[in-house]
Amino acid sequence: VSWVPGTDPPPTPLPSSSSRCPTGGDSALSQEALETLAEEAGFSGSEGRSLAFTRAASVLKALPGQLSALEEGQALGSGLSLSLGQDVLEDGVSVEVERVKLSERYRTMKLFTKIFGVGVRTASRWYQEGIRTLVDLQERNTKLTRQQQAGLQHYEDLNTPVERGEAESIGRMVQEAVQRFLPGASVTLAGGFRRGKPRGHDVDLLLTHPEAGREAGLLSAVCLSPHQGLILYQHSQENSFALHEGPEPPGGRDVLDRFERCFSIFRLEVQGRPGAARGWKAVRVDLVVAPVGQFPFALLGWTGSRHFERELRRFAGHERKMVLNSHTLYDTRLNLFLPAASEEEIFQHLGLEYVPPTQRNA
Ligand code: DGT
Ligand code: MG
Repeated sequence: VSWVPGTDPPPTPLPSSSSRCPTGGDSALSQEALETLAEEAGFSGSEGRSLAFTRAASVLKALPGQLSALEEGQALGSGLSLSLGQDVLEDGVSVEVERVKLSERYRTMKLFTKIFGVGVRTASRWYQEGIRTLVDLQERNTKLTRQQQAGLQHYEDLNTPVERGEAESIGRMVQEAVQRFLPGASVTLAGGFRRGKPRGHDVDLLLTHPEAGREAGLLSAVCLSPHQGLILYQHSQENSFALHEGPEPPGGRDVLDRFERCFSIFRLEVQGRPGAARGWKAVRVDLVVAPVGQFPFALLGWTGSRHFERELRRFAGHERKMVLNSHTLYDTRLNLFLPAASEEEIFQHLGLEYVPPTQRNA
């Protein structure tokens, strides 16, 4: 079975009695416009609407070439019209997107949620308290977690894209540290870089060892001991996954996994950085340790994209009655875990053709 993320289930065509398309008949609906609307819906706590816009943006990305507004509307489906609402349908999407982009709330929420450690809830609370700028945050002595303090301190660097070369340097640094502590352990670059993206917002690294159990405690070697000067911030979380607890229920908490993990900020030496007074840059690095038996699931889960993962898990649940997460694949009809030694085997269990990382950018 060949499967394209974002098209499951197939989009519902607009009722044929309606000649109106969800773009409101103005200029063509762009992926960027839909992403802005998704973001704005997320800021307002409307997860359902946010997801509808994200899905529509993804469908639009997969559509070939230039389509007429009507064809586009049909492909995007009636769910989108519902999410847009009557006002927007009448005034046009581009008017709405401009309104959103200019609104004080959207701009402030965007500024705050770009601080490492700040989510929608915190940003929204600050907005309600009348805080509008990063200077306001400091001047009012707003209570910040250690993570948010680091995020604010390195705000500019952390919002400057990480280049592939920088991600690879960090991968090598971690590899060296890991090898010293546990020879034979491996470090794999996951996330957007594994999907072939030239730059990203952070570096996602997966650590494992070919002998199960040897990987335990590996993070402390990298995060805590020898590289103190290279790590500007770190927050570790222990492994809390236990296979005997059984699978998470379908549709349950499948976003966060329970691996031993270190959220950190590395200090990366950079030479000849244009305009920079100092020779280093702060970079967000996520280190995740997976036991070898769970490694293919962790690799699949941490390669993303987020949208691809969401759709793949939904497909597994709805079409195959299986629970997929970053630890395991569980068949609820057979009541058993399906082991896999590679990502390819996971796709086989799901009855899907293998989708290579570069095609998971949906
Ligand atoms: P980027 O970093 O913005 O260039 O883009 P990505 O695709 O690397 O996104 P990122 O780093 O947020 O996440 C990489 C993948 O890892 C993404 O598909 C979702 C997954 N991921 C991120 N955080 C978590 C987490 O806490 N738990 C699980 N299971 N997966 C996560
Ligand atoms: Mg990433």
